[in-house]
Amino acid sequence: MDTKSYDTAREAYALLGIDTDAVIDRLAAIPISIHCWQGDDVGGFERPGATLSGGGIQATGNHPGKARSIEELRSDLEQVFSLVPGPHRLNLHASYGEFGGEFVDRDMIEAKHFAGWVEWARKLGVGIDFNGTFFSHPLADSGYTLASKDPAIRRFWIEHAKRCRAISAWIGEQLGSPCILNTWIPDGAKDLTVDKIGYRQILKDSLDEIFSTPYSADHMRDAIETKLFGIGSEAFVVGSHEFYMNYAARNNKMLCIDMGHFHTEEDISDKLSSILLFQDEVLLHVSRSLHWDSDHVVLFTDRVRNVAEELVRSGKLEQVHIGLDYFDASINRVGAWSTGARSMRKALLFALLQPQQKLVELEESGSGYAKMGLLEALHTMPFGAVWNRYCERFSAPDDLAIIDSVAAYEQKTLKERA
Ligand code: RNT
Ligand code: ZN
Repeated sequence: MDTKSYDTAREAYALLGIDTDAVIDRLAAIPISIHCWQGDDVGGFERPGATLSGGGIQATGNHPGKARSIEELRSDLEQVFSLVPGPHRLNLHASYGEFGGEFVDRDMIEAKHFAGWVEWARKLGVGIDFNGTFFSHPLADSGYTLASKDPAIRRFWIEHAKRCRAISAWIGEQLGSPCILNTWIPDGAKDLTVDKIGYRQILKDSLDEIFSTPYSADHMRDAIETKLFGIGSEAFVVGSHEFYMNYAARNNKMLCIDMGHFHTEEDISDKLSSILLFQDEVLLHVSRSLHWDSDHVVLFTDRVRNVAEELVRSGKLEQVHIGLDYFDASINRVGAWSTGARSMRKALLFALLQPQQKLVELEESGSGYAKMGLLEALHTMPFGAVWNRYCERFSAPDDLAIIDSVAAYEQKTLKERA
């Protein structure tokens, strides 16, 4: 342990009135929900060799080592949990149930199919969040699910959504921690759409029916994910930001804000203070989009830092559910998974190590340059030493050591899957 670097950093931050030990303690209590789907390219385990199809989302790349079974996925997840410093949750998709070799369609899933995950999570002391799977299915091929004008298709997906809520409530009760259920549907159209309001009316009606069953907020909470466009739904997405923002406000639901679901120049961080002023909670899908909603691995970028800073500055950090949403199949998946989660944590640490009160004072007194100068100075503070100390606290490797840890796991475990 390099105590000297940390001591120097602690003193440097103390001069700004920041207690690095207290910041480390605060970050150490914030869970991040780690998505199951980076490990197998969003394939799921409904059928052997299942792959992602439709839905306008894509996992690209062919790096060896993809998890081929729930056992392999759990082994990889345990590896990720050990490489990421912090309390974890698991974010599970409905298509990752344990169906015991039988095909169980989405409108037939039950809590028992997720009992193995609950046992595993209990053993590791992690909570579980959940997602309905409204893609990679023949009844999603028309491009519409909950907003479908075909009553049979719509009924099928309503049943799926209802079962996901019941399963989530059961999971939350089992683990003693509310399960956040995110509903994202791909519904939309490639080109000119005439009856937009008709589809949106149907989606509204479907959601009303789905949400008509009450569940305790101690067991489960609903989030609804907005989106701008997808591949194949360039012209129209039923569940747009305005649609869900209004629905959430009226019906007391949580919004899910995915960083890849807006115009590329839109500043996602700027939305949070508006949402959190009117809503108690929000779910984030932290992601990195390059030119489109490409779901690249999250890195310690300006955008991610801006989001983290807004969570801290709004005073609502503890009310926000932080989830991850990226999937890169072109590099070592365990490394991709871990670095993405670590980058979000790093951004939170960076945001917490700021003299918030001082910055507000400078702003209020019209000292614009001093505020800018101080913010700029934070970039060359000895931040790395505090990050390393934080990693040590969880016995996680630092940013250089993780490269070897990932390589060793690849050598030992992933290579054999070729
Ligand atoms: C798709 C949404 C959604 C999915 C996951 C797999 O654009 O972001 O959250 O990525 O459900
Ligand atoms: Zn998402």
